[in-house]
Amino acid sequence: MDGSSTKPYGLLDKGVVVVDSGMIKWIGVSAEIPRDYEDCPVHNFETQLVTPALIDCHTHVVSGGNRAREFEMRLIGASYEEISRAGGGINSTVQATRKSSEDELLKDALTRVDAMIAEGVSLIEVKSGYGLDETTELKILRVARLIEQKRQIRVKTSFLGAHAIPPEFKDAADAYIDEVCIPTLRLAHAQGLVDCVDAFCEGIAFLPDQIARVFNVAKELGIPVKLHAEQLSNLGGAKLAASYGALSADHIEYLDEESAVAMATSHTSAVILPGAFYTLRETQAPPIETLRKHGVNMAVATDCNPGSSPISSILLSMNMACTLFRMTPEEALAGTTRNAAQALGVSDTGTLVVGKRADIAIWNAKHPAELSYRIGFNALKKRLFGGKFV
Ligand code: DI6
Ligand code: FE
Repeated sequence: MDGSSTKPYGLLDKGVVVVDSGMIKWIGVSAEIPRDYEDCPVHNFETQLVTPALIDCHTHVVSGGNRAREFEMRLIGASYEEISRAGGGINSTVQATRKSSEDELLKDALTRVDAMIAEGVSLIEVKSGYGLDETTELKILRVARLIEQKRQIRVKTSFLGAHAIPPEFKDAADAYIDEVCIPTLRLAHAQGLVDCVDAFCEGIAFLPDQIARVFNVAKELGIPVKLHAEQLSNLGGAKLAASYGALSADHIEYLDEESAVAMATSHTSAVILPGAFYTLRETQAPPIETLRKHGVNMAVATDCNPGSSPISSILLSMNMACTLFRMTPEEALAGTTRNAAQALGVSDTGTLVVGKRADIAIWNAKHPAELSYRIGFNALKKRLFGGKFV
């Protein structure tokens, strides 16, 4: 697939990618390969599909424990919001994460990261947000950075201090924001641990004016923002995010058209998370047609987390985006490559274009629609990470 081709998927028949020093040096059809490259070592994948390596632009892979018990509770009738209000939900993962050592968190996170890598993922975003105190938020972000040293994958971190109100600040969300969340953000930034600032805008989490206080600090520090918005209700989170020029608004099942226009205007991407919708058995799908109509950049991600989306498969997420939300397989693939890079504010990967990193996936497939079409099948044959087979 060639990022500059105008065909569906940018597909190129009999394509050749020339890779040198970790970068894409040339891309085109074999008949037109320039003389200079004729003697390069050749890997022939015959008729197999070659795409940019995949990108998972919304994950919470660093977390302690698991919530299989809550899965059981939901199956006998408890709702996600009821469990959360009763002290379970995000806060039960917070307790487990606070108790876990850095080594334990890393070991656990790598099991999920390995599943992602196995499906051709070469760049992930990783959020904090299961610490909700200074020590643990910093611990999570350090673990997120360590992932890059332990595996052939790149990581972008998001500080998600405004994810939930911790038990010690029950009914004191404002105090939590001012006394813990914002000072921790400043500290984490000073330690070079923060690439982006995220928050959860919802009745069970934080309100727009509380999030605005966090975003104001992000702006002062020159850090881009993004937001979990309009997942379970519409509190105007996407509009707030757009007003800060956010990289993305994520979930957005309850997004209205005016907010979609605001997102288009501020070039805020929509990150579509079908794993959470599926797990919580939500019924309101994100307004894909409205997003299309206004030209909002759409990405697709796993939202890999122990509560609402215990899924580490980007390929299954693509399938769900198509089957549950009627996205096209072409949109799903763009959503985990080019558009996911844009949602992360990363410009050196996500397309097969000269000058980009050679992060490439080679598939046991002939047509790109196959990646979204199969369920529970990993078609990855090989992966190039920074120009090297891994
Ligand atoms: N929305 C989500 O889907 C996750 N966080 C968020 O703000 C849920 C996290 C969890 O349930 O542990
Ligand atoms: Fe999330």
